Amino acid sequence: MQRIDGPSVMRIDVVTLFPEMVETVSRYGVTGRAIERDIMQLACWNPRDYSLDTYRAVDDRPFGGGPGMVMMVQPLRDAIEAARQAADVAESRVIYLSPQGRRLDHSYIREMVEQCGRLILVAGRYEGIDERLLETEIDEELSIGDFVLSGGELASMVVIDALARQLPGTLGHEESSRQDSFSDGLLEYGQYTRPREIDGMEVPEILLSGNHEAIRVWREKQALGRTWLKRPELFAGIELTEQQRHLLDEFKKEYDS
Ligand code: 21W
Repeated sequence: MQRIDGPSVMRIDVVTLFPEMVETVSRYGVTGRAIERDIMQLACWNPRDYSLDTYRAVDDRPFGGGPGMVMMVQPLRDAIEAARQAADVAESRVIYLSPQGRRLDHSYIREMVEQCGRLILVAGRYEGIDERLLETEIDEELSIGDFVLSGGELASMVVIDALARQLPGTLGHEESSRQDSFSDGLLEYGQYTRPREIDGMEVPEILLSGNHEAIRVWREKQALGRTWLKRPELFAGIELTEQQRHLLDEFKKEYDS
């Protein structure tokens, strides 16, 4: 399939001490389907396989003392180099998953999908990697939020999942990722399914009307209203249309009354 907004297949190499953990994404849901359909290719590289140490060590004590261990240069550098050489494309963006990185958001994911058919994700363990690797091997650092994880694997899986749903052909319905929350910078409208009434709580009448245009407008208004209530700071990053401003004003009036 030819894509207008990026390469036709995305290849992701993950450098990790726990490849089995990362590879589980290929067994489930949207990521599983993307890999099965060869829309996304995933390969893992274990630094331990590249360690030249007698005991296959990949970590060592930090110079200057202090708690924990640091990932050594040699095994990690060789694993990253093996990953680089594994794909026929010369250009690959090497991203180190780190609490000190730029914060992941939807625009970051879109950017990766649009300009990069090839990605190497480096997941750290212990207290992190030797600082000299950052200078020589890493193009950028990426954080998934301001909280502390025990390693980069879950973060790499978050990135892989978010990327997979942006690749055309991955989702059952081509439209559905465009309708995702954040694709227009807003939260989503509320959803309802059967039964029509439960414990006295009714489904909003308009959703039963069959009037598709009225439903679309109502949902847009709900999306705007919920964003205003729950994540008002999101409005700083988007520009509302005339109609959206009108709908949000209506929502606020109805909310106040
Ligand atoms: C957590 C590694 C804390 C290193 C002295 C100097 C990847 C992550 C991670 C981890 C430290 C992401 C130290 C959000 C995250 C990750 C493991 C601190 C110790 N001592 N996004 N440095 N949060 N975390 N280093 O934790 O690998 S993306």
